Amino acid sequence: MERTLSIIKPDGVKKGLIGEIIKRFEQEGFKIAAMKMIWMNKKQAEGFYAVHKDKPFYNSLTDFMSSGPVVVMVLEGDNVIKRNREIMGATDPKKAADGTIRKMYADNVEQNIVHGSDAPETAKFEISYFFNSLEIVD
Ligand code: DAT
Ligand code: MG
Repeated sequence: MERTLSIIKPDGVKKGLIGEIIKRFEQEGFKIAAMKMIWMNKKQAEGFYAVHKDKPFYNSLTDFMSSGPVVVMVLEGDNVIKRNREIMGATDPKKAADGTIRKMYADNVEQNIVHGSDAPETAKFEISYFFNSLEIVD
């Protein structure tokens, strides 16, 4: 059983998509092992996306991620890291496959509705960034 970190980003929350996205995860058979709504400040968003600190979009990305509330979740299931990435679709919604969350709902490559961990090591770091072990249902 694998775990991944999912975030419904500020644009997803503002567009009223929390329910739609959670429903999609449940339909896919993912177990929600932890969930909360938070509003990150700039420093917290920078810490989360530290891996991208040298990218040209780092400043505007972290402005965006701290622009409103987000829903953070730990999803659990077989191969959930890869399966969640498939449901999300490509980073750029213009390149995302039909039926993916980003294709259906995202405005552009930066404001793309959802985050999902991309590998077991990043999932571990990202889950521990938001949740302690007592907050994750076993
Ligand atoms: P993903 O979220 O698909 O894992 P990533 O890790 O490469 O994509 O980038 C993290 C976020 O940074 C992404 O969700 C949106 C933003 N981003 C990525 N590439 C970008 C670009 N070329 N211009 C603006 N924002 C970008
Ligand atoms: Mg990524």
